[in-house]
This record gives sequence, C-alpha cells and structure tokens, in this order.
Amino acid sequence: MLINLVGILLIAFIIWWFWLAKPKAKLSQQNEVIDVIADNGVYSPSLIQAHAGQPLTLRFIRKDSSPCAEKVIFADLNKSADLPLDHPQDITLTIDQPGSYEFTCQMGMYRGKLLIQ
Ligand SMILES: [Cu+2]
Repeated sequence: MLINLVGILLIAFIIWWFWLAKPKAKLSQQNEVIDVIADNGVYSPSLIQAHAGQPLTLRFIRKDSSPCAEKVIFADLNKSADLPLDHPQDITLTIDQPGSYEFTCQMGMYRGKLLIQ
C-alpha cells in the first residue's frame, strides 16, 4: 500500500518535472543588462521577456568550455555572436515585432527564448 503511494507520487513528480515545469521568465526593464549564463547545456535565464521597440542588452557569460557553447545564434533575427569562455559578451537587440524569438547554440542543444510584447 505504502509502496504504491510512493510509486504514484514518483510518477506525478516525473510528469511535473518533464512536462509541466515551465522556466520562469525574466522580465527586462528599460536600460537593464540581463546576464545570461551558458553552462551545463542550459542558458539561464532561458526565457526573457522584453518590450518591442526597446533596446535589449543580453550579457552572455559562457562557463561551459565545450565547443557546443561557443556560439549563440538568433536565427529569426539573422544575428549570431561568438562567446569567449568566461568573457562576458554583450549583444544588443531591438526587436520591433512582438513575438517569440529563439536563440540557440549552433547545434540547437542550448535553447532560450525571447518573448517580445
Ligand atoms: Cu551546442
């Protein structure tokens, strides 16, 4: 009986962890520089909200020495940048069109999203 209960809780936790947990969005304020750390296969924060028509500065800080993390690509915006290890790299974007814009490493393993409102 107890074993069943533990099993059900474990299944519920796994479902929550993989399907229901959403990354918390970081909302950018005007003139704020947002630090984005690239480490262990994830950008953090990976979800960034910003306002259309306002310059948004992302400061990428790469902690992962694997070549996987060496570039960040904003495919929808035709922009990319090299990320030197442990040297913060600023990227300023002004996006006029509201929508969602992905940024990834060159293999698409690191993934992040800009939500422009
Ligand atoms: Cu990669």
